Amino acid sequence: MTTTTTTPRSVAPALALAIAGSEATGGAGAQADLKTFQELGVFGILSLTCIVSFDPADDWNHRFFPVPQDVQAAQLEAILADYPDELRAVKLGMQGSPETIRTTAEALRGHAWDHVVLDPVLICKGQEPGHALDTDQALKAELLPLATFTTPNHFETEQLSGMAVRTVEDLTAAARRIHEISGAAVLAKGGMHIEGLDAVDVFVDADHEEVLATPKIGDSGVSGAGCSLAAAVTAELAKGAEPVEAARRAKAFVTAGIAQAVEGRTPFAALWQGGLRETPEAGR
Ligand code: PXL
Repeated sequence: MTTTTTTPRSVAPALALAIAGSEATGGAGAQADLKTFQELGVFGILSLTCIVSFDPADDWNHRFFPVPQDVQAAQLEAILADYPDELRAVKLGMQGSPETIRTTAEALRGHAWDHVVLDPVLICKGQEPGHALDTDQALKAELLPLATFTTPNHFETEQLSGMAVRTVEDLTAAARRIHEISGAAVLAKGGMHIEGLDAVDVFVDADHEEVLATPKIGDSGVSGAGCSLAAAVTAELAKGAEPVEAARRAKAFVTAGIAQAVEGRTPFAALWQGGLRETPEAGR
């Protein structure tokens, strides 16, 4: 008689879901989310909302392909049935349309979450504001009330707070306003838009208010910074960090990734999620 012994499984990693769009060149979107989750030791899961592929023949403008609503709903159905209890943290990235926002919100309401991190993506870097207003309305009505943490950039902070933001004081006041409206922890990102030598973000929740400042790197934004920041917050929350600590670690993760961004031909270099690794990667 033969006996076989198997090695028992070790402790499982924390899980995190991204509900986000693909950005084909790998800089932003779902690709950034999954790379960030993996880098921070979290098992990443994805429900795809849309596909963005830049057009090299048209100044790298966005070509946007929505995922049909039944396909989005089917992905969420599979994911939530697979991990009804284990999955407690979700990051909401680009939804792309009011319809997708409604499908996402409906699925979220049918599941118990500890952490719903909303990156309120309205427009991407280099895009003109303007055609995002219906998405803006749906996001405020359907997703912001479900969020426990939100990471608006400069433009989104102005949209969500209804306030103009030029200084760190403005950014703080706007972050407070968004916290009051939503009840969520807010990490408002000044990015390259606030004058001065530092890239300043402001964290506000019921317990803490903190300005997170690091020296600006380069003189233009990097693609994937916002997506990676929100994904890193989600990963740290999934692992048990307090919100302010998740914000600090996410900022450090993104700062290191910006310092080692990958240059291609698009107008913005792409954040490298391996920036905090101790050993430089071969081949660079
Ligand atoms: O960086 C915002 C963003 C998020 N998600 C997708 C994107 C972009 C910007 O290009 O394409 C899919």
